[in-house]
Amino acid sequence: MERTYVMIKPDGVQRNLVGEIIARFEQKGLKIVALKMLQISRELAERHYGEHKGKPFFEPLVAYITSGPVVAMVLEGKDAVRTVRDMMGATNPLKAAPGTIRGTYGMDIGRNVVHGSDSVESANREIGLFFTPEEIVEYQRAVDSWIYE
Ligand code: IDP
Ligand code: MG
Repeated sequence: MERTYVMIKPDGVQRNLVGEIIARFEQKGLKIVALKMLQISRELAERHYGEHKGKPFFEPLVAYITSGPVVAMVLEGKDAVRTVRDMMGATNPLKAAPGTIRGTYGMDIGRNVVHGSDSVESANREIGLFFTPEEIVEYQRAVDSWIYE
């Protein structure tokens, strides 16, 4: 099973979308193996978004992601990285397909509600930035045999 790092961004928290977004992932069949709320520091924001340093949107992006609490989680499942990216939709919510999270809840690329790792390598890096190994819980769900063949 694959793991991915998912984060409800400050706008998602402020707009009371935490439950709605987590429910989508749960209902899909993804397993929550870590979950917490935190306020991101500037240092953590710069590390998380290191690949975008120097781009014109970097400073606004850091300001956005540190502007209020976020809800961070690790989701586990078959092809979890791609599955979450597909459920989120395109980076720009106006281009995101209707029915995706960004397509349903967003209007602006700088307020796109949710983050999901873009590769297994990114997922491992991001999970390590936000969670200690002890915060990730391994457990069985009775429903798993009804979700996976
Ligand atoms: P992703 O979140 O879909 O992986 P990235 O290209 O990795 O998209 O960009 C990271 C985040 O930076 C985006 O989710 C969005 O919040 C913000 N961002 C990306 N491009 C722009 C832009 O052109 N203007 C403003 N914000 C942007
Ligand atoms: Mg990205």
